[in-house]
Amino acid sequence: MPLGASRLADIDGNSYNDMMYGGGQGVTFMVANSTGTAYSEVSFPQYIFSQRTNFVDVNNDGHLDAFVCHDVDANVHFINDGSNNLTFVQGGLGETCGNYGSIWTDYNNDGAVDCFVAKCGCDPVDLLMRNKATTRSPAWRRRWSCR
Ligand SMILES: [Ca+2]
Ligand SMILES: [Ca+2]
Ligand SMILES: [Ca+2]
Repeated sequence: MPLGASRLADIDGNSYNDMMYGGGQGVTFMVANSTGTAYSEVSFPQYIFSQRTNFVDVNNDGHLDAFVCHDVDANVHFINDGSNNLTFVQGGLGETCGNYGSIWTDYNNDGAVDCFVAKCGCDPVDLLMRNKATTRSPAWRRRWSCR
């Protein structure tokens, strides 16, 4: 699988970086063991045409999650339950294809990280998803267009 969209972060909090890499067919996580001397592969069977990946706490629960821009379908994220389990979720953070780049940052300085997705191709209207931290669920709103 090509390493077109790879990221490093300590997703399980054991002080050793873990890796996520996305390619044209799916997403794989390589999770470091407790001594940082070996990795376990966690590959998901779902088809994902990955254009960009981010490690970010999507649901504001204190556990780092993963987000993937999907080229040909709704975006995907993986929710971390804090016990070394990742759950595949599709939708809720961009419902259409054409997702090419993403950045997560608190653009409006309210303490909750927000998401911007740059889009082109089949649905070239960029997305700004404002995180409503009080409800612990991101809500999205279309703001910009690259047409
Ligand atoms: Ca780790
Ligand atoms: Ca989380
Ligand atoms: Ca914010």
